[in-house]
Amino acid sequence: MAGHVSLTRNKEIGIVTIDNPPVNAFSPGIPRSIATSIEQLGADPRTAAIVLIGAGRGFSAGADIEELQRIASGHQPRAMDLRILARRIEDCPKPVVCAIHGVCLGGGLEIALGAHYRIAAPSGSFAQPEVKIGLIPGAGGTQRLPRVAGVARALEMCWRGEPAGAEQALADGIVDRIVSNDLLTAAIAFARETLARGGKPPRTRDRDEKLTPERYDPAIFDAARAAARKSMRGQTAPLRAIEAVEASTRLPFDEAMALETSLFEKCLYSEQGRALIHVFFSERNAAKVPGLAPDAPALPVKQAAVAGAGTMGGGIAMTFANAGIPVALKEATRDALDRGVERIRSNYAVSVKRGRFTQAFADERMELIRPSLDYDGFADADVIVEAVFEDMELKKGVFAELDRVAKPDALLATNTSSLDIDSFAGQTSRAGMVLGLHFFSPANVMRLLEIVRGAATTPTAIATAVALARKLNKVPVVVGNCLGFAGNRMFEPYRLEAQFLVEEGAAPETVDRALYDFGMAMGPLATGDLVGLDVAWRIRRLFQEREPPGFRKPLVEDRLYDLGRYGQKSGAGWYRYDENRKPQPDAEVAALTRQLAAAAGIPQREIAPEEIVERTIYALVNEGARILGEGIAQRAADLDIIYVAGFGFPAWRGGPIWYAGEVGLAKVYARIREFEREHGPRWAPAPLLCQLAEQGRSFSE
Ligand code: 3H9
Repeated sequence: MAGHVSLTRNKEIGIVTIDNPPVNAFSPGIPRSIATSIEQLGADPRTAAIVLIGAGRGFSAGADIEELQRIASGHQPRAMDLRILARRIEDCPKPVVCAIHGVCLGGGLEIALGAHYRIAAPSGSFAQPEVKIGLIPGAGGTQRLPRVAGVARALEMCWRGEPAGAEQALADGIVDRIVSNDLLTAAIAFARETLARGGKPPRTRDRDEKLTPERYDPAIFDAARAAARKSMRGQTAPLRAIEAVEASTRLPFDEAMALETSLFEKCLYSEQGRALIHVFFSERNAAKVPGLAPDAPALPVKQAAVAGAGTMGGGIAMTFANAGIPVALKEATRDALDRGVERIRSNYAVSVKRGRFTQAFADERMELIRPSLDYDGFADADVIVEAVFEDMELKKGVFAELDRVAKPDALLATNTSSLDIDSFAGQTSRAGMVLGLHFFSPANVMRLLEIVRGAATTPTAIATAVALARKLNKVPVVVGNCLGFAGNRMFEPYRLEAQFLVEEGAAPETVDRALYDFGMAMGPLATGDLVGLDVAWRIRRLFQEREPPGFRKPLVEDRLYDLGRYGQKSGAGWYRYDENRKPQPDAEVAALTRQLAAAAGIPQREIAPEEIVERTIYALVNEGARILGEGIAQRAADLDIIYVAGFGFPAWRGGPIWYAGEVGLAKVYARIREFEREHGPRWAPAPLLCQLAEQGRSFSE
């Protein structure tokens, strides 16, 4: 059903209800209907005051982001403006009380700030989250919020985008009262109180008392800019949000609003805005599996078990515990089990120290984890995750055992990062309930969960895994079964190119720097050192077994492996590490590289950051196109989500496939052809890429 706005009455109180499921976004038509209703009630002699309320789950999640996307791409002209709506509400001659439950986000909060009073249910959640989709508040949030919450709080909320609960909103002055009885009844009573008090309804835009210089420290703006440059590196929206809030302290309301509007529009039409909106929708779409009925039965997961208490197994057990799911954790030896439990305990201790969890929360979670040396608790588990050492035979053995101990409809999952799911399914009597749940390290922190579908995996198993992922607060992406699945398979050529660039003359720190500056959380060589060059070596061998002869092979990293330079864990890899694991460029690596390159006849040259980015990122794109062509990924945007949620790719660049579209597929393709001529058959373009580029199409068409 399309959304609508309804107008009802309770005696002298007019009630305007926004009803646009699922989140009462201000889709086309909704703002105009609200404005008309408010105006109608304003002019109606029977009405003395107005309540504005949301139906369903919450008040409003703000502007309709789909509409913003259409406007930004030029497919739709501007619609009824939320800033005009906020002003019309504010100008209403009769008091308007906004009654808020659940989400009150973005434009939702801005409209609420236009009202003369706000009351909230305890469920109220208030935020200006626009920066998370590359925008800033554009309907007065940067001007009205400082007037009600004070400059410092408004600044924080506008540039960070984090939500405040009802209690916090009350303390901040955003709401006038929290009510625990029926919200509408309370709002009507509140409206009557205001009528009894009399007086003109107070307009937020006239309230300047919190803007006076004595009420805030002028240094907060520079401090916020410095913090934003660090925690939201590369992003322009947080800096623009700060600029707009700062304007509230030095410009009259209307002039500051004009500035907010112009900054909002710059964001809306920016590459970053488009990219982050793409990520917002793609993340939600990734959880939708084509061919799976929307109501495909997901089995409930009330108990879990994890086989293997190493770093991954422990992190996975924590993930279950953090979602309130009791989890049995098995190891083969007492020593390994104790070490695993100790690691979990110390991870929780760090979280408590950093203020992420309270001690009580950590204790409760710890209680949910039940360590054992046999399969205690496994028979009751609805899902079992195998997370033992990455060895085919060992894992096969574990699957055969799990099949014996697990209840018949339990989901059996492997956390392998690259091995064949079907080989494990073959060890069981329930191949349909076997799949991959590929968590990324550290499993309790990284948001991505690759769900790997085996040849026999049933829709029920997939639906259960997707529902479970959401319960675990992960971003699920369903992929097919192949070496490395989608994420690691793309990562292999990306890391190889980084190594080749070093062999051609770029220093490791130059390669890493170029990609860090591009926005990656970490450079590819430093990532190798973090994961372990021994692990990278083992994976490389698996890929090399399948390569046709004549493919260029990396030289230096194999030698580093031979020398026992495994990265951070051994104190040296591509870099040398001090006791705080701080990387230092290492002359030994430079000498070794020169020597190996000379012996192999690889000419040395200076390589510009642009080429470093092209060589590595286009390698991701090309392998991504191959994966898409083979049907391993369901849609191009899923690969973007895998890279943003699991590999530290900057969300504001939209993911590798989106980025290729922004550069222009024809240009990327031409460059890949050049690389093929210069560097050989590794760079042969993926058939799908050839096809799209030659037809002038894009991945999303
Ligand atoms: C803004 O307001 C600009 C203004 O300052 C100025 C304008 C001039 N629009 O996340 P979920 C959909 S910018 C359209 O799965 P949850 C979502 O795609 C906006 N659609 O559920 C999904 O659809 P589907 C500022 C929206 O419970 C469905 O709703 N606001 C919007 O985990 C359920 O969403 C924001 O940035 C929207 N605004 O989380 C808020 N919001 O089922 C962004 C949601 O077809 N939204 N949808 O996949 C959120 O943070 C979360 O969605 C929310 C619910 C917390 C609301």
